[in-house]
Amino acid sequence: MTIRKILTFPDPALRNVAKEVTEFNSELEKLADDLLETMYENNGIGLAAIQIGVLKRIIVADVSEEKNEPHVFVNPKIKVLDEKKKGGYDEGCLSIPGFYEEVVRPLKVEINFQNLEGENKSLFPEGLLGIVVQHEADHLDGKLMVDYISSVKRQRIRSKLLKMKK
Ligand code: GNR
Ligand code: NI
Repeated sequence: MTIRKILTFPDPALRNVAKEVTEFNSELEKLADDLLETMYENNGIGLAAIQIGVLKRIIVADVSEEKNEPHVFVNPKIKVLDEKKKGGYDEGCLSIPGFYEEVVRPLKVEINFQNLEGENKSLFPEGLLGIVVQHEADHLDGKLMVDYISSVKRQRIRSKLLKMKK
């Protein structure tokens, strides 16, 4: 397993749209392992492959206290089951360090996905996991949580993070 470097906003690579996974092989398993290890190392509760510069539709998450419930979702598709509400959770993003904001999202969703064997699965994630899978699915389409806030705020975060990189 390898800890990978996480790209940070406003890196243009985070704006790509990731490609459907079609091959379920040991390379994909290795990628899932790296994603989980990189997520745990950075105290994250979710991570999308695009954040480590890999343009594949695969995300991981673990919202458990003990950090012993890893989820891997390949080719995830989110189906919205109710209207948008504030989830009551401040969202953070490992690609936007130091910034937290409550994002208005649907609370009830269904996620259809494939596992590492390529089998079709579905899940009705509750609470924080429902928020995280939506956050991660956004990443796969080049969308970031700063896109939900005002452009003035977004610019401020952008210049702050650019200064930090220097
Ligand atoms: O670690 C993370 N915490 C988090 C908290 C609330 C809502 C979403 C998240 S995801 C984030 C990790 C990350 O950036 N995933 O893309
Ligand atoms: Ni994120």
